[in-house]
Amino acid sequence: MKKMQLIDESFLDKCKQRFLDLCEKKVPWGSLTMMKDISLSKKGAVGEHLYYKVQDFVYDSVLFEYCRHPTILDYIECFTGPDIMAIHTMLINKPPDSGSLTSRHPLHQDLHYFPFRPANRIVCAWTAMEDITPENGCLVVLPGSHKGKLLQHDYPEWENGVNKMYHGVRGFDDHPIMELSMTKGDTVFFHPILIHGSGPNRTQGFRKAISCHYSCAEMEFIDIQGTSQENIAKEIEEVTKRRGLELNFQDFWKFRSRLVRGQQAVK
Ligand SMILES: O=C(O)CCC(=O)C(=O)O
Repeated sequence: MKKMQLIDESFLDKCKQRFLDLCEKKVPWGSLTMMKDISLSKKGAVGEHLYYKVQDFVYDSVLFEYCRHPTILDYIECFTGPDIMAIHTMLINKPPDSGSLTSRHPLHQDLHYFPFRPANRIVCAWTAMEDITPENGCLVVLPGSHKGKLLQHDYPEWENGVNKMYHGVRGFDDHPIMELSMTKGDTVFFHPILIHGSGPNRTQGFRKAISCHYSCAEMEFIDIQGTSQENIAKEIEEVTKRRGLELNFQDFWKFRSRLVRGQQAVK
């Protein structure tokens, strides 16, 4: 499903300015996570040319307004029901690719990252913050793949390396894909089993999008031991530990979620 110009351009410009202020450290990062592109980092890039993502903005006064946007939530509610948690928040900046193709995002299913269910009551909203085309790295999706199962994900074997946490599925290189060209403000909503990714940014400009994954507030956390999700759980637990937090995979997600509509589930 794609909704044309769902989000007002002036709001997206405010989000962009917030991202630029974060890149330039004009505002404190607090609990936000700023992620660097590996090849641009090696080339000494700084600011907007270096950071490809800010995550975990449920306590950022500017960016969190995206998660609470009433029009977005009206659509989200169709999937989650009335009690809604914002779970995973990202503003994804794709700086011009350095030639190493690390600005690609491998094909993956978002459920790989989530230790909660049911999958049918998790949904992503992803909004183009500028015009997005195949040239600057639009989303690509495998139509119908949301009806499949959660697959094994691993780091792709890319010649010039791959950004942190960019796990991907294998064996879909010859599968028909759909490129989602979008204009500023357009929003797509998609299922966490949908196989998707994005291409490199071959232009000299940036490609920004803002997204939030939502879940019904009464989601159930699951034990992922013995499943294909063990690798991502281990990696996330190691990264959190390096930051001085002793959180398991499930608590990591509880920690970064926030109620956006309705009532918090009491368990
Ligand atoms: O914005 C992109 O390029 C892809 C984002 C994405 O698929 C994700 O972070 O799960």
